[in-house]
Amino acid sequence: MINIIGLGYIGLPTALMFATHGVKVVGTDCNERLIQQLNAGHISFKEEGIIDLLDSAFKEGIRFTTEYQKADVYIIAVPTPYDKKSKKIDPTYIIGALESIMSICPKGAIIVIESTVSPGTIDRFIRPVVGKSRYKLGVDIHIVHAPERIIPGNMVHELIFNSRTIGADELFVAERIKLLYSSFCKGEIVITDIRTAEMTKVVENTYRDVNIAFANELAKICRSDNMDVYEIIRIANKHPRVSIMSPGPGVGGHCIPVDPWFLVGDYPSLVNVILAARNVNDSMPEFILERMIDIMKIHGIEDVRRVGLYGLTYKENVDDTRESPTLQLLDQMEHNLASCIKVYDPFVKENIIENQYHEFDTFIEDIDLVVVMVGHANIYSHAEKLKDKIVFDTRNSLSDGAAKKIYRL
Ligand code: SAJ
Repeated sequence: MINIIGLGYIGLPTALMFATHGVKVVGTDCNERLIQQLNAGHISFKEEGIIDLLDSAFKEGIRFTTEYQKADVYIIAVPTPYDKKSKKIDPTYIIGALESIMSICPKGAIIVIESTVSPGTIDRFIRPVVGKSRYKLGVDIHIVHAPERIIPGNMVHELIFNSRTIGADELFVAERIKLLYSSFCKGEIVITDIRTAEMTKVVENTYRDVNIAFANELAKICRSDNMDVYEIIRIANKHPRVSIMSPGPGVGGHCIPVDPWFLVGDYPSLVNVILAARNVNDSMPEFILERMIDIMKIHGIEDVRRVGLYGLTYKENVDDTRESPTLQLLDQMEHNLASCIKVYDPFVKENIIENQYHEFDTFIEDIDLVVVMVGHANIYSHAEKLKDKIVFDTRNSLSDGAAKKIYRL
């Protein structure tokens, strides 16, 4: 039996996947409301295929509870925020979960940490917790780091087909966990040591951050000299060894704008490119704001109330707003005492900011300029209503002619 701790974006799909592939699973989360919701068959976030998976998992006997269970294997998938000032990881949630596990787990249990951690976290914070317990690490209790790799919007597919990393101290433990994940994972499962697994995960997200920053810097260079960054990237990417990502209004989500800071926090005297990339990506919402003001000037739009932001989530076709570029942009505007801009996102049903609209038609009424912050597929169903608008498309999602006038990055 496995007990999965933390039933959020990663823990829940993983639990459902195990349960529907012949593994007995209990999911545990400290949030009582979440457990009630899950037991009533509701999932608090949108993800393709996840509701069907929940139905099937119930049929296979999955249980959700706030209580930790006696199990052979524990999988920890709790959040790992970072301290905004020191830029270092805050391991409080993992430590809390581990302490609860240690108070109940049987001898021989394997504890798998899926949450992203900075290199060295397991040595510094996790091993000592086991060390303080009645059990001996490596003899009675085993630790594994198996960082998740799935992308919101395509989680179910990626759980099955992505390659995975298993970091462990002992080979037989790694092999056991590999076998467990192979119940549903068809990708290659690579075995390594714990530190390498920690570092690899952070490196993957940092690589993406640096690549996006390169694209964003190119966008700024091209803008300054009136060149088309998208055309340049499109052509450059035809080179067999070049693969530049897309520029955009900034980098959001819980991972890519966070993980590079772990390296900055731990190796302050060694980071150059990584830190510069972070700063470039963080500067994008301000760049968008400046461009927006320029476009308003060109068209004689004086009142910011005649401008609307389309998209509030951190990327297209998900309902997750964590660290989203739109929220970063609104923050910038507040500093400049310019709130009251209209905002609409088809995926965000709750009111999380002022002036948030829930109907595209009322959003688009009385505005002259639409700033596309997220390229949700939903925008195409409103194509006709953009015809007489000025659009600043920061995601390059609309074609020429889709609006009266289209500006790009
Ligand atoms: N973005 C761009 N340009 C691009 C691609 C993305 O500006 O070309 C922006 C997005 O709009 C978004 C941000 O970057 O604001 C991050 O989005 P993402 O789709 O690149 O990544 P996440 O945060 O949804 O998921 C990442 C993934 N990591 C990698 O691709 C290396 C995922 O596999 C990880 O599991 C996840 O982080 C995580 O949890 O670590």
